[in-house]
Amino acid sequence: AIRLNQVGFYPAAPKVAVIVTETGGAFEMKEAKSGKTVLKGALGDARTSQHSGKHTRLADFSAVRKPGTYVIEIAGLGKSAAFAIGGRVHRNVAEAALKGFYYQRASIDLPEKYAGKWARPAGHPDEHVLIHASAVSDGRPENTVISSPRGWYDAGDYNKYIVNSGITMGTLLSLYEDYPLYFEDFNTNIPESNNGVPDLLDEVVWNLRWMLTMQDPADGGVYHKLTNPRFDGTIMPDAAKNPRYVVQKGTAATLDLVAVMAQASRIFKNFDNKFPGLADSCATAAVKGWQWAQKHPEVIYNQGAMNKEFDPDVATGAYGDRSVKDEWIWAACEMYATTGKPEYIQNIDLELQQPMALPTWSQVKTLGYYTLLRSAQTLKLPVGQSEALRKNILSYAGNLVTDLETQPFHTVMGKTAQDYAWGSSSVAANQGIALLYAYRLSNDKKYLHAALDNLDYLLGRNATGYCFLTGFGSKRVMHPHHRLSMADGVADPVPGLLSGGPNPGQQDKCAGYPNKFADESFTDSDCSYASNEIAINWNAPMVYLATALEATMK
Ligand code: 9MR
Repeated sequence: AIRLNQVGFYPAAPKVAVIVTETGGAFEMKEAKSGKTVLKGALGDARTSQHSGKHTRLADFSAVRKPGTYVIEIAGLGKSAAFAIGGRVHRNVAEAALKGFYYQRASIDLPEKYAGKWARPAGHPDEHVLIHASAVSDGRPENTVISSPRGWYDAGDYNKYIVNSGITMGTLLSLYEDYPLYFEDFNTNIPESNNGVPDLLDEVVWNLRWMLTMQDPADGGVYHKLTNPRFDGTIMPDAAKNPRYVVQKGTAATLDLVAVMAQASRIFKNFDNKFPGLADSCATAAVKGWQWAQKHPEVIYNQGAMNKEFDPDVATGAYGDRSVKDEWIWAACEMYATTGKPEYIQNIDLELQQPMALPTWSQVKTLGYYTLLRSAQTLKLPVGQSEALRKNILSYAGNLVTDLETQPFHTVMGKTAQDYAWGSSSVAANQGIALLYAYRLSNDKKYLHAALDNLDYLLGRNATGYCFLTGFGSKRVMHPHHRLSMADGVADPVPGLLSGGPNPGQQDKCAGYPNKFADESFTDSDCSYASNEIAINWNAPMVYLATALEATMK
């Protein structure tokens, strides 16, 4: 019944536990070891979950600032697991979530030195990938063999999808651009650690080099994905031998790649001595992709239609985005920020008068806004435009924090039913990021604290009671839908991966969901790909949120 961030709290920050209870009462906070009481308090007024109708009350222990290990105790309800108060209390969370990407690497051995008990041989070398019938071009007829190694596995499956890589990379690169200094002593113990490049960027390069191979050199178009026709079984990567294809080029994939390459080229320009030529290759890829997209402004990837026309059938993740307006906005903003040429955004409606949209794989325009704001000074953005961007983000964040005081878990996450979509954990994390932008734009701490509330949500203060990051918490996710974790024979799942979280769609029809309530529609079962899978586009905002809060709270 006692729900709280199971990792810990910053000394100076607000600190609450949420008690799921029908009755009021008192709580005590005690030192975990000595049992000495450090605080006694009354539970707050009842709040109601709009999803389940259940009641909750807050135990506010913000007054305790002394670093240490504590428990919360409530007569009749028992006591919480021990949690910490301390500086840098989420440092391990931030590092682990970034390290999660290393474990997702395709085409490379993960030796014990870096991977510990999750060591494994390389899988999916992807050096003999076939051009699918849907993707032929002048220079590359059907079944041409291309090489497209590296990259990260998307999720619990072993395919590599450009659209989802796009938002993932954009989020990680933005984290670097927003907090460059923070990464100086960040060490995730990957093979490239200590090479003079921040680990975050080393990790990003693994996927960046793969993405570069997904562009058809003949015309600049980008293949939607590199995939098996069918998902691999529950096997380790090195046992997977099915043929791999690149399929149909599309506008969403191409513009997502343009955005990532443009952003990467401006970042890696400063690391030219470490990665000779990489920034240039990225810049060239971005321009070629942009030109392709201008000729093909709206080629939509429609897997159903494609399967009717071409063999073999492809049944893996579709990432079938039906609108590419937002991809145009994002790519245009990144091209503008990198080149300084306003013509990139001149003919694009940035939609700044519309409400901001939280980033998802199919809605990426806000990544462009974040970049414009970050680059406002260098670009000498017209005052009207910066003001419109600022207003757009601040009014979104302002709406988010309205009524926070009555929310059952004291989080903006879950305020609307739509928050509990497939991958709801990434909604919480992306809201946190938006709130952090609002905080930096306004210096208003209510946004910073609401961002922290969403981290608390992800680490345990939620209706399920689970800490959603593998390897952390007292109530842990142990059985994610993740082929690596399921097939490796190791009891603990691969650490640092964010479980998708509650999803009332329950599309997997797994046994084990406790009920149909949106905020509780979660089951820690490996059959639950709809609530308990992991995915790179969910991990990236987790890395951002945890790292940015570490950088801010210190
Ligand atoms: O994250 C995706 C979610 O928004 C969609 O509703 C869902 C169904 O199409 O697919 C999710 O993405 C999955 C992808 O298609 C394949 N790899 C695993 C992804 C996470 O479940």
